[in-house]
Amino acid sequence: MIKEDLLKLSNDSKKELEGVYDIKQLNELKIKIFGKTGLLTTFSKAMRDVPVDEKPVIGAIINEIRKELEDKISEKEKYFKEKELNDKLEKEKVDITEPSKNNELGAIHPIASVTDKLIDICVSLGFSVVEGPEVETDYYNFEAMNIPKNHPSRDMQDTFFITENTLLRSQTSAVQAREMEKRKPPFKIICPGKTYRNESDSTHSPIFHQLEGLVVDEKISMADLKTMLTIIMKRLYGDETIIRFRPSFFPFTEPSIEVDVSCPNCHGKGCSICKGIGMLELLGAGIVNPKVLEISGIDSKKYSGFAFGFGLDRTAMILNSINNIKYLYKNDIRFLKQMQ
Ligand code: FA5
Repeated sequence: MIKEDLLKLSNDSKKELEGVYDIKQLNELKIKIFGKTGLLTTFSKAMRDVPVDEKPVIGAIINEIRKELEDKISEKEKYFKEKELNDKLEKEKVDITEPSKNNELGAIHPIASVTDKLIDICVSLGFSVVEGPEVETDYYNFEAMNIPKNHPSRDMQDTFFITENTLLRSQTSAVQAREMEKRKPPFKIICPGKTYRNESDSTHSPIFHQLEGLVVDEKISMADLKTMLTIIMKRLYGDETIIRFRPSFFPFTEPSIEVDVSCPNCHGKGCSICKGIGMLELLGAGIVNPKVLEISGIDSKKYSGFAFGFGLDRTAMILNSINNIKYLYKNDIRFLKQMQ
């Protein structure tokens, strides 16, 4: 009787093993057969009730069935493990011949692009690039630039003060005094960077960018300044650009000028970009006021200098026919794409 039961267990288990389709089911079947209360274990336990003379035969049958089932199970186990590995390899396969996805390329921001262009032009003309702090002292931003405390010319720049003597620099001219204190003439420097003023409309932003230029040497004259600016502007806007110098006022330069260029959109005819004037104001400049040289310890009898201050946002707007400065700060991808 026990023999038949063992044979039935062997056949049923083999059939069940054939239907197993994953490792989880296989483990469940293993427990069902070989577990503590498993089918074959139960038979092994029942051996103690088998008559002594039958014990060797029944024991041998149990061992044979155990061996056969264990072999079949480990074969299946091997098959499932290989299958799992193959499935994983197939899923993770990289087809290196497949064309790559179209990744969107970024564009250089118009302000960064114009800054780079101007730096390249100035460096090719012998200028060195310097930097200064954006959080500046009242001294370097104003006093060393011949703008004493309470002087009415401070009204020209609506400044963000942090404390009585600390502010967000309103002009890169602040770097002039820092460099003049450090250097011995002759020298030619430019300083690009962020500047801040409390103003906001279509051509003014509270954060904007300037590029300051300063040359100090013996016998520097207005002719040198005009020549230098003409070369820079023509390289930036093209040879056919018309340049106009107008008298102006800055406390740190004497005489002072403002410089206009013919509108690159209409070439002087008048359009919406230049508001019908045909020319666009671009920068302030002048011969460094001897007082400014003296404040920074430079002998104004021996040396003279010229300085200029480009508005980089304005320059970028003119080069790209942008009619509102706000577009430069919105980071709208549609706008930036047009600048490519
Ligand atoms: C100055 O800031 C002088 N430091 C320039 C200078 C340097 C003169 C060296 C002489 C010698 P002004 O305030 O005009 O000057 O500003 C220079 C340029 O900065 C302007 O022509 C304009 O293009 C730009 N600018 C000024 N304020 C703003 C603003 N709020 N937003 C955007 N651009 C501005």
